[in-house]
Amino acid sequence: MIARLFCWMIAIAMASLTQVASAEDGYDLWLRYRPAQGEAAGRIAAQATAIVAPGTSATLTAVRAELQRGVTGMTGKAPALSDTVQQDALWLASSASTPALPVKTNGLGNEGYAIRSVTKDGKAVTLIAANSDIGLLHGAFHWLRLAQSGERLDRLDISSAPKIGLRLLNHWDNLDGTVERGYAGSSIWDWWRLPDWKGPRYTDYARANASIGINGTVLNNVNAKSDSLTAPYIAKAAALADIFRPYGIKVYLSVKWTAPMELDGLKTADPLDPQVAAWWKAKADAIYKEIPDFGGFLVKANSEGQPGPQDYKRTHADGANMLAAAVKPHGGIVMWRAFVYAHDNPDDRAKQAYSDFKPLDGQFADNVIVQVKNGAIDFQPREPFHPLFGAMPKTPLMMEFQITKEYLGQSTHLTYLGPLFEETLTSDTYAKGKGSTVAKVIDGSLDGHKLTGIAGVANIGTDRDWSGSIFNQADWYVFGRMAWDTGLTAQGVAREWATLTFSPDAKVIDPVVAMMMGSREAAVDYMTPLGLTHVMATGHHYGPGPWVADLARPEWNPVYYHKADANGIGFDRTKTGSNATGQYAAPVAKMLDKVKTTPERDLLWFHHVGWDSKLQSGETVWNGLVHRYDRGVAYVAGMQTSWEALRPYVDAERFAETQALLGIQHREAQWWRDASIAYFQSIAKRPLPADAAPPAQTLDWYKAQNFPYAPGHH
Ligand code: GCW
Repeated sequence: MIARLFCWMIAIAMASLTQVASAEDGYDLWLRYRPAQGEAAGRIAAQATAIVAPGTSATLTAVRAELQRGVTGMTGKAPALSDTVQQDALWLASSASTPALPVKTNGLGNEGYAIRSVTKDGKAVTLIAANSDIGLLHGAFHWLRLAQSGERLDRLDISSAPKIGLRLLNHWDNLDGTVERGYAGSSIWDWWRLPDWKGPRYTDYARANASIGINGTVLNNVNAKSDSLTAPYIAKAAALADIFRPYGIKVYLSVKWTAPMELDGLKTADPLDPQVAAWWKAKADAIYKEIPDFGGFLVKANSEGQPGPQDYKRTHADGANMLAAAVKPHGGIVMWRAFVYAHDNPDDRAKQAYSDFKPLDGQFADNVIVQVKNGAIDFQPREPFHPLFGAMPKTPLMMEFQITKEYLGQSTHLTYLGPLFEETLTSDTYAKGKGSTVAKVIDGSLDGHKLTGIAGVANIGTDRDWSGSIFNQADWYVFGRMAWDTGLTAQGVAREWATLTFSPDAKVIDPVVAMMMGSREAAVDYMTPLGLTHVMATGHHYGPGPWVADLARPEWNPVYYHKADANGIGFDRTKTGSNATGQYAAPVAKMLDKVKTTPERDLLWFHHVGWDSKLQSGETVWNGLVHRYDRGVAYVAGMQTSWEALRPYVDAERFAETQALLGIQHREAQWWRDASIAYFQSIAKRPLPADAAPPAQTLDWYKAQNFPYAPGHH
C-alpha cells in the first residue's frame, strides 16, 4: 500500500516536472531550444557533434553553456566539449588566441563574427570566428538562431558586425521597484536584496540581450533619484555589472542633476562651479573603482520638472561637458537627452528641442552623445522623424525609441513596433542630399562620427513572460536586431521572431507575420489617424481623451495637438503656422509646407485642413477620418480571426493568452473609435458617412470614464 502510494507520488512529481519543463509561459523568450522537428534535429546533431571552444574566460564558459543547452534542447543529446578540433564540430576561435584562422576577421571589430563551414586538418567543421570572446558569443547566438529556425547548417558563410556602437536598453525603473511606463510587472532589479541576492533572472536577462546584440543597459529611470549614486547603490549596480560582463553588456546610470546638493549639501549644482565639477569627478572615480568598465551617465535635464544646467543660466553643453570631463579619464561617456520643452516657452512644443540644441552643435565634448527621441513630441503611434536628425552634423546623435508601449496599447494590444522603427530609420533627412537617412545619421557614416548609439526604453518587468505578453517580446527582439543591423526589415525580423517563438512551420509563421505587420498601422488608425497626435487620456495615457483642455500646461492638453474647430482639424506647422517645417532640410521643408506634397499619414501633424477638403481618395477629411477609425477596428477583428485559425498549431497557454488580449484590444479599439468620433463629430457637426455606425455611447459617457489605477504612471 505504502509502496503504491509512493509510486503514485513519484509519478505525479514526474508529471509536474515535465509540465514545468515544457510549459510555454514565455519565460524562455526566443531562446526556447525546444526539440527540433523532422530532419532539422538530425541536421543540428550532424553539425554539432562536439563543441570546441577552449579557454577559461567567463565569456567562453557562457558560450559553451549556451551551445550545450541549445543543442541538447533541440536534439535531445548533449554535444561533447573538446579542446581539439574534430569532425563535424562547432569550432569557436578568436583571432586573439588562434593564429592563422582559416577565415579573415578584419572588419568584424570587437563584437562581430564570421560563421563558415570549413575544413580544418582534413576535418569538416563549422567555424565561428571573431576578434574577441564577445564576438564568439554573438556568433554562437547566430548559429543557435539558424539551428532553431530549421535552416541548413552545412554550407554556412556569414559575417556580421554592428554598425552602431552603443546598443542600449534604458530602464525607467525606480528604486522602489515600480517602473515608469512599465506594463509587465515590477522592476526586475531587486534593489533591496542586491548585492547579496542575485537571482537567476539577471543571467537570463543578459543571455536574452546578448542574443540580439544589446551591449549596454541603463539601470534606473531618467527621472532619477540621487540615491542611486550612494555607495550602497553603486555596490548593487556593481553586482549586476559583474553578472552582465561575460555577456558583453555594460551598465550605465541615469543621474539627477542636483545630486551634489542632495547627497553632500553643496550650495549649487552650477556646472561651471569648480566644487560641483570636483564632486562629480570624485563620484565618477568611486563608481569606476567598483565597476571598472562602467559605461557612463544618461541625463534628463531641464525637462518636465527635472533640474539642469539652465537653472544656473548655463547651457546643456556646459552641463554635459562637465559630466563628460568626470568620466573621461575612465573612458566613459555621457548621453544627454534632447527631450526638452518648457512650460514658459510659448513656441510649438515640437520645435523646442531643436531650438535649444541646434545652436549648441559643435560645443559638446567628444565623449558626449545627444540622445534624441524618434519624433519631436513623444513616442506617438506615428511621428515624422525628429528634425534634429541631420541638423547637428558636428555632434554625435543617438536614437531613443520606446519599446514599452506607453502610447500604443501598453501591454495588451498587439502592435508590433518593427514597422515604426523601420519607418524612422529609413526616413530621409536630406541633410546632405538624397539618401541622408536617419540610420546614416545615427550610425555615424553621414558625418563621420565614431561615437554612435541607439537606445530603447525597455518593456521588461517581473512578469513571467518578461514583457507583459508574448507578442510584446517581439518589440524587444526587433529593437535589438535593428540596433545591430539597421538595414534589417521589420518583416524579416518578424519572421525570424515568429519562427523562434512559435515554430518554423509556414502554416504558423505566415499568418502570424501578416498579423504583426499591419498591427501598428491599425493602432494608428484607431487612435491617431491621418497624423493626429497625443490625444490620449491624461497621466496614464490609457485610452482616448481628445477633449481634454483643462491641464495647467497648454502642451499637456490634447486640444493643443489636434486644434479641431468648426472649420477643420490639424496643427498648422507650415510657414503660415508654427513653422516647424522650417527645422527640416530645405527639400523636406518644401515638401511638408504644402498639403499636396505632405505624406497623407502626416497630414494633420503639419496642416490644419477643412473638414470638407479632399483626401487623395477623393473623400472628405471628415469621412476619411471616420473610415480610418473603422479600418483600425476591423484590422483587430481580422487578427482575432487569424488567431482563431491557429488554434491547432499553437500551445494552449500562449494561444489562450493571445486570444484574450486580442479580445481586450478589439474592445478598446472600438472604444477609441467611438469616443474619438463622438468628440470630433461634436465639433465638425457633420453626419457620419453612410457606412459608419454611430458611437455606442454619448460623448459625455466617454468623457466620464476614469481609470485611477491604470498601470505605469508614477
Ligand atoms: O513619454 C514621456 C513619459 C514620461 C517620461 C518622459 C521622458 C521618463 O510620459 O513618463 O519620463 O516622456 O521621456 O522623459
